Amino acid sequence: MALLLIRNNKDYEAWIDALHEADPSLEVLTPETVKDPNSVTMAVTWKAPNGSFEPYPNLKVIGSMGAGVDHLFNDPSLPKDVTLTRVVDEKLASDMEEFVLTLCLSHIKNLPLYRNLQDQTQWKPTQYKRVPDVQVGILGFGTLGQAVGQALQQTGFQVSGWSHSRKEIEGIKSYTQDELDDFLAQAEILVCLLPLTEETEGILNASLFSKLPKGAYLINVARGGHLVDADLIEALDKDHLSGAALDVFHTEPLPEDHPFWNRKDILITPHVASMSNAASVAPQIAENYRRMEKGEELKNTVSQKKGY
Ligand code: NDP
Ligand code: OXD
Repeated sequence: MALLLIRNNKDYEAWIDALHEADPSLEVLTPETVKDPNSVTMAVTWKAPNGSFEPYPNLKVIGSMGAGVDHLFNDPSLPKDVTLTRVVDEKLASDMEEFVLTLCLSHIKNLPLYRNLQDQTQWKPTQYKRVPDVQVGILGFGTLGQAVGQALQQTGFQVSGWSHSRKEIEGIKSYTQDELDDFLAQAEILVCLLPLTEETEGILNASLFSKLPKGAYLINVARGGHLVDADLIEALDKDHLSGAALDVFHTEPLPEDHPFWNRKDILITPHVASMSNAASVAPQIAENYRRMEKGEELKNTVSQKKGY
């Protein structure tokens, strides 16, 4: 019985080493090294090409190497009778906290503006905002959303979160689905940390932007599919939004001719908010492999029905 790794970039070495470190007895294969497809009972993957699971009839578990699982559901041939898992990891969460906190501070202290003014040799002191006066709304208040929310709150920001189910976190106001408009009305910085599903695709659109306070700032660290690109450009051109920081895009790498590249009010980062660290993540994969073999409940499972 074996664990199969499938990565779009075929970069396997760190993952094989980390999995062997976590459990030296684990047989770890890649599509190139599989001899008997029947021996593969679990696959762990990042953006596997569609159809990648078809050769393996005995797959019981398919895991994402990251927190997001939209790449799994993108494959129409994803088996329906397997258990899906994803990554929940402290390092992934703390890296996301640091990234979003940095973006929020950079925005309220006008650093992107000064970078642009420097290009024009301009000295132009501009009023900045103070942390306790700023309300940050987190769209998608799950594992990462809550970690980010608590880090922002500890720094002194006012924080609220929006999710399917209500959360009880001291000092943070939790809104549920039908309270979206109230949640948006006070979000001076809106952070998207939703999973990409049928329900959330295109949620960052003109209608949503119109419900944010004038001058709001958008941070999308979730998925490019959440954003309607043309609606963002329009909201910026109308000065309804003051700017955006985007880490994720419909097509990655962002195509060279995409209009986002030339905008001074958009900060582009190349999907680096938080990256799965093989050494940190391998133990939970090895543990799930053991649990699968013993017929025990797995950790960090994903609902095929909900899509996250
Ligand atoms: P979780 O599944 O833990 O959290 C998702 C949250 O979104 C939950 O609070 C859930 O509500 C809420 N939610 C889902 N659908 C809806 C909906 N239709 N309406 C309202 N709320 C909804 O995911 P994570 O926090 O671990 O990760 C979030 C995403 O971050 C990932 O899916 C991935 O796309 C992205 N990501 C990006 C990275 C980057 O580097 N840019 C790195 C890692 C992740 P409820 O709690 O009630 O179920
Ligand atoms: C993830 C990501 O989902 O890196 O983990 O985007």
